[in-house]
Amino acid sequence: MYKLIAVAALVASASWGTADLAVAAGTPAPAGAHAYIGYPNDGQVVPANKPFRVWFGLRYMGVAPKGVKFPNTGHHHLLIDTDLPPPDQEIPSDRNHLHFGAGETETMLQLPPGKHTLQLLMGDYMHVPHDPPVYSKKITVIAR
Ligand SMILES: [Cu+2]
Repeated sequence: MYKLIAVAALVASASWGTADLAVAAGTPAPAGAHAYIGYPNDGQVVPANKPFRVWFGLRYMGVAPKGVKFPNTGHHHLLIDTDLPPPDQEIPSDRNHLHFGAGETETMLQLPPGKHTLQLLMGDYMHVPHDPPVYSKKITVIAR
């Protein structure tokens, strides 16, 4: 049912977007929108198996909870030890793709020892990346 709603909305959004239905446009991202991880820093050592704070930064775009359709907004997703998912699909929800659907702009994260990557990706009210996608640089942290 959820998938059917997503398809219906994509078709609806395409009707006011480009005329080419084969390329259904996602929720448009505002010009200059930009996500970044405010903390930790790239290459930083973080405590292993102990919660540490991760700050989500966002410029020229707002945060809205999931399910709230409002222009120029979205919610944060933290990608852990993974690459960016397909830009035209709902962002997966698993231990490598954390959703912050309440509009959170920070979290406490706990990682096992070793090297890990962190990256932010914005998703629209239906957890689909914007067009163009708004994501941060992928950083590496060392948990020890
Ligand atoms: Cu989401």
